[in-house]
Amino acid sequence: MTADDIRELARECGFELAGVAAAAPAEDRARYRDWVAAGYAGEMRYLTDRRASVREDPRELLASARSIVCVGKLYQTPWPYTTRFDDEQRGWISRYAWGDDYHDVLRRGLERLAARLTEREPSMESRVCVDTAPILERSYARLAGLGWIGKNTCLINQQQGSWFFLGELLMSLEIPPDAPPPDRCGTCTRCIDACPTAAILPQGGLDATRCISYFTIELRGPIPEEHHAGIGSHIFGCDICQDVCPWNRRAPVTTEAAFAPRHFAPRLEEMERLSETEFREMFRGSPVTRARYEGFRRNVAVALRNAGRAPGANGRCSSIAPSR
Ligand code: B12
Ligand code: SF4
Ligand code: SF4
Repeated sequence: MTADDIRELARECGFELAGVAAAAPAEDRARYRDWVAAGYAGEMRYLTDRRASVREDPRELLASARSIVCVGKLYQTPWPYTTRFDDEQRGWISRYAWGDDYHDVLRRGLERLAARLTEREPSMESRVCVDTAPILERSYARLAGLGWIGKNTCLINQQQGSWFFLGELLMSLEIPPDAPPPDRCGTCTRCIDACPTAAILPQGGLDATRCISYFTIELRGPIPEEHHAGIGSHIFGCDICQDVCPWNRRAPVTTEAAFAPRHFAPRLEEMERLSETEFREMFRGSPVTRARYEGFRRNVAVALRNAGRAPGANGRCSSIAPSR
């Protein structure tokens, strides 16, 4: 079996991008160690606890692994970019969270792929990973030829842009690996210039403790005051450094029905009034639940203040306050 055979099977299982990397320690893994040591992971303990060392070698996840099939699934939809959106009464939910949770969608596709491969190689062992497994997804996706790592730290494909999720199938079959493509960022610095909280480091990499995506999704507790203004109307995640990327100008849209938008820029006042039960109902099966109700309310309160209105008592918008 070759990487081309696997690409064909992966396409049949719903993945626009696929490639093969060797199941060995990634050559760029020291970057991860340095990043954690510098404190850029903030309070994301799943990146810094004992799982950090598992990232050193994918065979920690499947001892018999010889190859990693890396897949990409597009989630772009034909709706506006943040850069074209200026209704401050509405909250911005990032593009990846408009439809169903991608973890389930990718997992199902990878399980189909594993079943197809096992039909051909019955003795094969495999393990599916989507996002939450301690594996350097972008490093292996780059090695498998899916794209290069942009200055915004996203994996970018020359034809498909960067609006795609990653997943992996670790497997015991040994397949000759693909090769990484060249870096095509060149002298461009659009993402660095556009980031409202200066989270992209000049030397490369991302200080997650300054990233809106971290504040609005991962951080529990209050968001540091000095970053409130930069958050603007973002209430879940952030897309700015991908919106401005020239490689996303003609990015193709997904054909996956599960990613069709159901929550696009809801009215902030309505979000402020949501009870916990209504929040759970509204965002059932969507990535937004990761922020939890308290986190989501916190985000809405910051966005309301940025829009010039202080959030009122009992979840009601009671006054017009000057912008901070
Ligand atoms: C923690 C995490 C976050 C954190 C930290 C992000 C970060 N840049 O590190 C926060 C909460 C901020 C975040 C935000 C987002 N995330 Co996130 N996140 C992750 C997660 C779980 C781990 C990432 C990690 O290990 N970070 C630590 C740093 C050091 O790792 P890294 O940036 O990947 O760098 C490694 C390699 O890329 C390489 N490398 C880095 N730079 C360079 C440069 C060169 C030249 C070379 C050779 C190598 C290299 O070295 C490092 C390994 O040692 C991954 C899933 C996973 N298991 O990998 C998803 C993941 C990276 N996230 C994803 C997404 C979609 C997002 C958001 C777009 C969501 C949103 N709209 O809000 C934003 C994008 C923000 C951004 N600019 O990165 C996707 C990215 C898909 C893609 N096409 O790249 C992933 C892969 C999830 C998935 N399965 O699809 N995320
Ligand atoms: S996701 Fe937003 S805050 Fe984070 S690095 Fe990109 S532009 Fe900056
Ligand atoms: S905006 Fe420019 S520098 Fe940033 S990732 Fe895209 S091409 Fe690279």
